[in-house]
Parts: sequence; structure tokens; C-alpha cells
Amino acid sequence: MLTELLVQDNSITDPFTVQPEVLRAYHEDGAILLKSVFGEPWISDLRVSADRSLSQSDNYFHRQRVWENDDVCREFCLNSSAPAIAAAFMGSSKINLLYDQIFAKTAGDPATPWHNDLPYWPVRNGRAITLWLALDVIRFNSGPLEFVAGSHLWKKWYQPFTVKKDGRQAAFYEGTESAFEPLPDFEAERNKHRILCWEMDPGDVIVFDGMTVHGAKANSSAVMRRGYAVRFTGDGMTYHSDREVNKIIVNPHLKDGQPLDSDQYPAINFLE
Ligand SMILES: O=C(O)CCC(=O)C(=O)O
Repeated sequence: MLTELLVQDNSITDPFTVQPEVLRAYHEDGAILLKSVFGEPWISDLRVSADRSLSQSDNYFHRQRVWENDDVCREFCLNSSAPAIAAAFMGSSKINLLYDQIFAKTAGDPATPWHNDLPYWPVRNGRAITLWLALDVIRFNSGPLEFVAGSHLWKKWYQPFTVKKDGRQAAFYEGTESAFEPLPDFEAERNKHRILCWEMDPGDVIVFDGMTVHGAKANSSAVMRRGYAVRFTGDGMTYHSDREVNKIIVNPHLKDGQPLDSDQYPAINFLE
């Protein structure tokens, strides 16, 4: 197994500027760790939001579209430096918030299966990115994310699947509109790939491309790990309603091919 344990200080000095070497590494690998991006009170406030929203859910593994009913998450998604970071990594002057998602792995929870995200999302024809913010200390034994370096460049739309309440893989979606590729057994073929995996401290962010194959290790520690994922799309992305897949994030007010701008996917503009 090739696991790259990078300890980097990819801190963003100005939210609108990412150092060229950081951007280059992101474009090559499809994922990068940024250290100490967010501090207090974001972390404490988002932990409260995460716990509240997960406790209202019958699914303690994850919860989607939290920002629409939570002021802290709304502020983070729309008015923190998160949108500017997403815009800088995508090279977009206008982005849309697609949705946000809280993830928790309690002690003993299983691995998150390998997948890439864009096949689950009702969007096409542009770039998408996730900012995944650590809300807890995340060590190699407490469910860190893992990424197949460079897999975003393969342009493979892997067959999406449903998950059980603890995040384990359930059935593949059937009857989806798009022709998806069969999902390889990435776990079995780990040593064919360069796998990126980082320990994280609260406030660290992993930025990753919507096409990068990723998963997360099991939480074999005694402590919970929570993460907050915010998904943005870049210039030119349009709506595409594959209603079989992830019904929670489709937008009934949009038609296929339309720009995403809407109450559900708010646009955020940056001066060029
Ligand atoms: O936190 C996890 O276990 C999974 C995260 C993930 O798959 C994602 O953010 O797309």
C-alpha cells in the first residue's frame, strides 16, 4: 500500500490567492490538505450545528442540506472564506453552493466505501469541488479520508450506490439515466494506486475535486470524528436531474441544461 503521509503547511495567506505550487499539486492529485484554515469560533459553533442536525436525523452517519435550516452553516457556506477558497481552486469567478453535508463516524464505525461524487450530483458540464473541514482531531485510526491520487483525471463516472445508515455500501442504483462505469474494487487494488491520506486537526480542510475517487478508513479508535463537507460548483455547470440518484439534493424548480442559480443553489460572484 502506498500511502503518502504529507505534513504540509498549505495555509492560504489571502483567501483569493492560492500559492501556485499548492494549485499545481491540487490539479495533479485531485485532493490537497490545507492546514489551519478555520479557527474559533467556527469550529465550536459548527460542532454544535453538527450534533444538533445529526440528532434530528435517523441517520447518524451523515446529514445533507443543513445550511438551509442552520444559521451557522448558512454563514459558513455563503459568507466565510469557504466560497472564495472554492472559487480560487476552481479558477471560477462565479460559483454556486450545491449543498452541505455533515459526516460523523462514531467509535467502531466502518469504512466509507470508495466512490467519486459527481455521479451522485444533479449537475453536468463543469467542475465541482468539496471543502471537507475537520471538526475533531482525526488520526489514522479514527476514520480519515483517503483519495486515489490523480483519479479525477480519468474522467470515469463510476456507478453510484446507496449506503446503509452506518455508511456501508448497499445496492447500486438501477435505471439511472447515465451510462456509468462499473466500480472497481479499489480496496482490493490499493497497491496499484497512490493513496493520499492525512491526519487532520480541527480547522484543517481537505479540498478535493468532484471526480476524485475517495473513501474513508474505519474508525477503530474510541472517539468520534466529525467533518463538515461543503460542495460548490464552478463556471458553466448546469442542472441535470438524474432523479434516481440522491433525491435529497435535486431541485424540482430547475430543468435539465439550466444554470444552477436558484434559492437552493445560490450563486456567489467574485470580482475578476
Ligand atoms: O466522511 C466520510 O466518511 C465520507 C466523506 C465523503 O465521501 C465526501 O465528503 O464526499
